[in-house]
Amino acid sequence: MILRTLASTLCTDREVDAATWTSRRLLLKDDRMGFSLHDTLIKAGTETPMWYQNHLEAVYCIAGEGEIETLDDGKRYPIGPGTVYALDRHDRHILRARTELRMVCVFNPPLTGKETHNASGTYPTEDEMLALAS
Ligand code: 9YT
Repeated sequence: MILRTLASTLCTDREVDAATWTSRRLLLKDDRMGFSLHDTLIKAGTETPMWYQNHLEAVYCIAGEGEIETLDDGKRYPIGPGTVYALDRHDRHILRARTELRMVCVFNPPLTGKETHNASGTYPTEDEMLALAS
């Protein structure tokens, strides 16, 4: 089995910083679980537009207060501890953090850990990353 602590990911390449969030990657593709698992902090007072066209993501809030807006219909939903959202339709969305949000995120297919958001807030597929690198 795999046993890993949050502390062991800090200040390593499993801790990824972006303008509005920091993601600590507890499980990635090379762990061969079929999904990746992240403990992510969304910075207070920020909004993050995202559109995971190549991945399904479920996000479980364990601390903080904010809201999510789905952009195709303009609906807004409060986010707080105990709320999960699942982007089962690759929904375009904006996540707004009123206070710092702590989120447990699961991605299918799993992230490799090398992805960065493009301008639409999308993570590329592994093939797209290989094409970009060549
Ligand atoms: C909630 C969310 O999607 N935040 C962006 C970062 C992403 N979850 C990640 O890579 O951990």
